[in-house]
Formats: sequence, C-alpha cells, structure tokens
Amino acid sequence: MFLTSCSEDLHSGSFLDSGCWVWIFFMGCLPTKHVGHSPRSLDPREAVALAAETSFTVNEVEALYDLFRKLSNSIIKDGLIHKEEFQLALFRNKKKNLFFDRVFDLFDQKRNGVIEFGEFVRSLSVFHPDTPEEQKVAFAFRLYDLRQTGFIERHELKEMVLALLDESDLNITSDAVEMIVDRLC
Ligand SMILES: [Ca+2]
Repeated sequence: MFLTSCSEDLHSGSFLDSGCWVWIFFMGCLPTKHVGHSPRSLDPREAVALAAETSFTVNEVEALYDLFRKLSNSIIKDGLIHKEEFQLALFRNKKKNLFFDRVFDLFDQKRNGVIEFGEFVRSLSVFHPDTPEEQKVAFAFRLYDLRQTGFIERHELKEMVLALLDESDLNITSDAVEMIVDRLC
C-alpha cells in the first residue's frame, strides 16, 4: 500500500517523492538473515527504546542494525556511517549532489558529520507508513528549506528540482525547469 502511495506521490510531484525513494532503497537492502550472536550485536535495551520511539518493531530495529553495520563498515570500519559510505549506499558511483547532501544532513541529526545507529533508525522511521503525516511533512520541509530560514524560497525549490533532475539523469531545458518551479510555488 505504501508503495502505491509513493507511486501516486511521484506522479503528483509531492515533496515526499524523494523520501519514498530513500525508503524503498533502505528497505530493499534489509538483510533477510539476522546476523545473530555477534558481540557487536545491538543492545536489546537500545532496540526496545528505539522501537518505542519510532514506528518500527523491535524485530525491525534489529534488522536495521544489521543493515547499519554493513553500511557503516563499508569504507571506514568504525561503526558510523560517514558521508562517503552513505553516498556509496545510495548513489553508487554517481557524483554527489544537493539532494544527497540534504538527505545526509537530515539523517545526521547531531550534525557531527557521521550517522549513528539511533539517527539512522529515527530518520528512516519518518518514511514508515505508520508514521504520522505531520512528521513526514516536517522532514520534507526541512529537506527543501536549504538555508533553514523557516521558509522554502523559490530559489531553494529550484535548486532542489535541478538536483533531483540531475539525479534522474533527465535533460530538461531551463524554461521547463522554471515552469515546474512555477507550478510548485
Ligand atoms: Ca564507517
């Protein structure tokens, strides 16, 4: 059902389009087999606390931990997701762009340049089907409010539209971009 809703968003050009994409990517990466008895496994108390705080179940938090371990040790094996690791996971070998930077910044809630497990789970929870719409909208708003002024200005919207088009490898004329932005404003 959520995928259907994402598809509808994509057609409607909703602010949540990019969020759907992030969600589908990460959920698609969830390991099918639990890592299990590793000394580096998740503290059960943390799993319970994160499940209480987010829309995920304890089992889902544990599964996300397996994914987090994989991503956080992909380049710099320190149990934290650095920007390079995030880029590798989301964009493979593509060059990074504004959209990527904004998504990373929103996941990096402490603004210390790395994504910890709690930040990873809390951020992904925004895209969970059971998460209240207000939280999704607030996240999308922050994504587009590039200068964090509390307003989404026309040029910010245009920058994000250009970044998303670039990410999609679509060649659209400048006039067409202006029309898209005009329709969204
Ligand atoms: Ca790392």
